[in-house]
Amino acid sequence: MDSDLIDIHRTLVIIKPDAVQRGLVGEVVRRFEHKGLKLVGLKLFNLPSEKAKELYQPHHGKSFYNYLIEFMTSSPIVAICLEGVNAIDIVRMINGATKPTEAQPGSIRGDYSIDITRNVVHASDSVENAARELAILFDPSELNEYQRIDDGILYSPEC
Ligand code: FUP
Repeated sequence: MDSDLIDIHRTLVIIKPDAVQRGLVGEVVRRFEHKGLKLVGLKLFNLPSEKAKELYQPHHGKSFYNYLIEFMTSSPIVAICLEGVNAIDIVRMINGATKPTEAQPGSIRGDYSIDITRNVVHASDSVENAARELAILFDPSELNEYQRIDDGILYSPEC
């Protein structure tokens, strides 16, 4: 958690294969949109194995790594780039804790998952990792610059 008070961040969210198959894409996207986060990029596709390995490189060698790669490449995912003030920390709060026993009701994982791997969503955990992960999954041409019409009422003028 390394965001400053009013930093505008971009972050990567992945809606994982379990959630796409369970028809939860709309529910997950709704939570981010209603919070006030801007959709900057969004696409449904099968994650290639080499991209999954790049994404989860920091976990290489851990006991769950092979299964995680296998799961993430098993059927389509939705990759999303979200933007907003402190988006990195806010998105992780909306997603909830990694462990099913710690994910609070009201969070996406707390409400919709019971398994540590099949846990509906992924989100970047730092500014550095967000930049790294977005570059793996999005071409710059897939990220869109625009104003949300409610930006003026969502944020105080000094933001
Ligand atoms: P998070 O940032 O909350 O997604 O969690 P981590 O970076 O700790 O874990 C990365 C991924 O590995 C998550 F999808 C969950 C998965 N994982 C397991 O499958 N088993 C574990 O014991 C720990 C993590």
